Amino acid sequence: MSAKIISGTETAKAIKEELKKEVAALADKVVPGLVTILVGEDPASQSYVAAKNKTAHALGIHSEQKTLDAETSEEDLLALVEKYNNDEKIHGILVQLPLPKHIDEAKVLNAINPDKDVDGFHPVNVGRMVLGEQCFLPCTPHGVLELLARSGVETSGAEVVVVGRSNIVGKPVANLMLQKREAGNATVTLCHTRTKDMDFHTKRADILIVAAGVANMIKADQVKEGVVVIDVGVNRIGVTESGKAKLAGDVEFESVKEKAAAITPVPGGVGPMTITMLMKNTVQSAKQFAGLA
Ligand code: L34
Repeated sequence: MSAKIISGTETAKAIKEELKKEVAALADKVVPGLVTILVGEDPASQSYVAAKNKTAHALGIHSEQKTLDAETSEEDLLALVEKYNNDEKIHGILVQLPLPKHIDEAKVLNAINPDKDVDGFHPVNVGRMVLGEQCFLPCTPHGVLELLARSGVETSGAEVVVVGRSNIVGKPVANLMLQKREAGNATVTLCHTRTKDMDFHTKRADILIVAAGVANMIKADQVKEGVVVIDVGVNRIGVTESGKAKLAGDVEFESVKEKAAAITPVPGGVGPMTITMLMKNTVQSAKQFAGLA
């Protein structure tokens, strides 16, 4: 058996078509506005931020890209965030992570107006998410849920195993999937670096979500026949002949796809969904500011 490939690129395309229509229909009332702030020159971050701005532009969303050098002080970054908190054209503020070591990440995320926090990283939005209240959902977990829902994967009652406990992916995706919601109602196990017997857990997963940041960490002998695999990892493992980054997921795709019922590829899996959910949140924010939601 070879797995069905769950294409994030295709699913994202469908959602972007919907958003494009929505943005066009809003045009005489509000133009959604996004600002991305990148500190430093990390090549992966540069590529993600560029993709976010390009996608925004394609959907008719106003987008501004702010790039600050790696030595920028925390104070200057906070001042910039404050400027955009007060900018009426901007409905979404994204500070790309990770930030340089000398900047306190939590302090910066706290400074973003929760109503413009389209990443869903502000403690107010995290709290609302955990309580199941209306909020901006974090983009990667939201993308994973949309991918499952739109691929017709039944999550209710499923054994979901998440590998990785980051604030950006592991913790929120585990939390969302246990909630009474679409793509939720699962029985969730969250594994991490101190998990005693990782294989015991991964082998009983109906749905395995891997966000560990370790290239090709999950092999075929660690999953059961018929599992649905969502690979969140985007690891740069070299350079292709054309000079582009060579990417690998956290799952050994070639072997695991022979056992799985369905699997997401890297690239073209969760990554494009992350970007698309950011657009969805930005449109949502604009509607809220315009009193239309
Ligand atoms: N503030 N920081 C903030 N918000 C985020 O939501 C992110 N993240 C993560 C890193 N830091 C962040 C992203 O945007 C990871 N991430 C992200 C976004 C997009 C892609 C990967 C990670 C993506 O589009 N990946 C492509 C490959 C792109 C490439 O060539 O590098 C894919 O098909 O997987």
